[in-house]
Amino acid sequence: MVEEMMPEGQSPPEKNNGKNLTVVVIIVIALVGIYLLAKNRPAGDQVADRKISSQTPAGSREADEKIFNLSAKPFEFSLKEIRVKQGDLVRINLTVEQGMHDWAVEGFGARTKLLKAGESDSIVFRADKSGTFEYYCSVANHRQMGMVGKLIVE
Ligand SMILES: [Cu+2]
Repeated sequence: MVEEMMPEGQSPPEKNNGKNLTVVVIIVIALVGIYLLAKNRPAGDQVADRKISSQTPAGSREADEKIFNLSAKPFEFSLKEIRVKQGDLVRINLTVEQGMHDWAVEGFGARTKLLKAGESDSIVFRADKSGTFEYYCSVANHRQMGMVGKLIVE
């Protein structure tokens, strides 16, 4: 009697473990799938993305945020000109490819951290006055070396 009971008592947990493992595997596969889908989402201009996603309530701050992705290397920024509308919230995502750089703009007191190769920083400021303002790298003589660009606020 006892010997017969033992195997029956043991087998259900084993079957359960098998089922649990299957469930876990399915969940993992599903998660990986979701991750890959999200990753493969058309990379590209996030500026356009933001505009399209203005399903966000009108007047919300996100709706008028203009995003610019810049990379820096000796002695230039990947963007020479940034054009926005007066009142826009401007987001600067700076990544340094080579050397040590930052990004600063005259007139708005906006400046990223000083970054080394491989590092990035993101800052936001409101372009609350119109005009043309120079942005530049404030490291050593980089600005004089031509590490500059134009912020045009219309
Ligand atoms: Cu620099």
